[in-house]
Amino acid sequence: MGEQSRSSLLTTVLELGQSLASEVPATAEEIANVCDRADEPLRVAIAGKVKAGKSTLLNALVGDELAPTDAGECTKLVTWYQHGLVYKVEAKMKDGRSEPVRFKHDDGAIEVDLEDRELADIQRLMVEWPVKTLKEMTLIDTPGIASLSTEISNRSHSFLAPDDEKSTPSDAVIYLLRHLHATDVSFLHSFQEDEYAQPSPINCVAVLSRADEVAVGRLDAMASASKIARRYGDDPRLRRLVQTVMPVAGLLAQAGTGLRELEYRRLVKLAECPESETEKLLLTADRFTNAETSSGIDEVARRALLDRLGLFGVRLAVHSIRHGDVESTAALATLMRQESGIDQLRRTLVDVFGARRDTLKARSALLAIQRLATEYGTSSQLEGQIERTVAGAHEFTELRILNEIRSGALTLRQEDSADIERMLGGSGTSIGRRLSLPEDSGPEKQKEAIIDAIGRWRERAESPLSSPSLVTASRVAVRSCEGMFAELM
Ligand SMILES: Nc1nc2c(ncn2[C@@H]2O[C@H](COP(=O)(O)OP(=O)(O)OP(=O)(O)O)[C@@H](O)[C@H]2O)c(=O)[nH]1
Ligand SMILES: [Mg+2]
Repeated sequence: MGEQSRSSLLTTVLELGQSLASEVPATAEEIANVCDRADEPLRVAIAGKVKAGKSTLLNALVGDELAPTDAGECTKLVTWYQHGLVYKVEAKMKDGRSEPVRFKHDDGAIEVDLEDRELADIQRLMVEWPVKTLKEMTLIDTPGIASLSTEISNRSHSFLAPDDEKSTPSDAVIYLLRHLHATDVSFLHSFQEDEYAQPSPINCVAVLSRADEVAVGRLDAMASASKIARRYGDDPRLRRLVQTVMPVAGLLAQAGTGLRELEYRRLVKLAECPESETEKLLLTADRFTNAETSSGIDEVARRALLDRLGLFGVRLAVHSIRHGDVESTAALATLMRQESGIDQLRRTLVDVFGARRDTLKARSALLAIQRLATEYGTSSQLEGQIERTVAGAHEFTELRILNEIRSGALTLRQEDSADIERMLGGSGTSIGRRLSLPEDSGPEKQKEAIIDAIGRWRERAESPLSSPSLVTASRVAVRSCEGMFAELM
């Protein structure tokens, strides 16, 4: 991320770091590290149970098939995918060494050759790939939790809920769940202990994964999945743990991104068959691959379609082609991506966590700077500036209140809490998001809405009828509004 996109708080914090480095040269190297980390893209880890669809979702977010799915030993390792100028794979060994790893990327995912290395000796794999999407965020694939092999799930666990400060590597977590199982919830609990560095409702989203399989792949599968996701999102157990729950069909998104001309032509052939025939053919996956058809598409080709698109994907494609909704490979690819929910997920990650990331990075940078200042000593003037930034940064207060509302430490009525969470930047920190304004609202409209909101929150902050929690939260909301107003002046 470039300097321009840094929040003003992060800029202030890094400037404090620079001042410290020039006052106390012995801190310069560590300050440089702090600054480097602050400029890295958002780090997003993808976690969840075995076969929840983690690697498929990662590929869909990248827009290229990189992570191996199904078989292969690499699904058992934590793997980082980050932007780089060249194609490169490295193994970070547990003993601290980094070793280059041989790999192939022909048709399908990256195939690495670990040679005679033991999985148990590898801490993680680092993949660098020159693809634009990874500039926005580094993605981290983790092995399935609650797997048969406790060793693998321990590896994910120790990655996501690390014991020591140094190994809290992700800024945000996407947690995949297929059903609301008790183990999902206890897993989420276990890694959200630390307020800032680790996953919390502020930086964790849940994905109802393999959403196309809901309703056994019927054409309304995604609509059903949306309903279920909304219901999960309202479940108090989950609300305390994640920001939101979104339905995503990773397989459909991945197929949409790399849809081939040949696949489209085969789907057209299927759509040209009599409707009664395709209806029967598409009843189950078994029938689709084995039953007779007049389309001329053989069993091998049908199985390949099924593997790439899933039954829902094939149904959606045949239906849309037949009804003239799409007339080209590109149009079908777009439709598949739209239906998959991947774009909404990406937007949420960027909107919610992109902005939040700066606050999180600012806080950890500030803590590091504070520690160095205490350790090496500094001028009282700089010390004062650091302290004022720690105490005065409204962004930190917002984050704390959001966390307290989500975790139940502040108890609000549901209608108040949704309103306050949004105002404090819970669904994105732009003025439009905080005030639920249409995207194209100009500054005058925004000012009007802010003045209105200030009045509303002040009233709640001062009303003798408000609960202490509401008073606290409303005061913070008033300050958020004042900050927005100042931004517009
Ligand atoms: N229908 C459908 N199938 C999916 C979807 N996502 C993944 N799958 C299938 O589910 C299986 C597991 O997918 P992976 O992406 O390997 O799942 P994973 O969570 O990475 O699995 P592990 O790393 O082994 O725990 C594969 O056969 C995928 O094709 C989806 O959105 N829809
Ligand atoms: Mg996997």
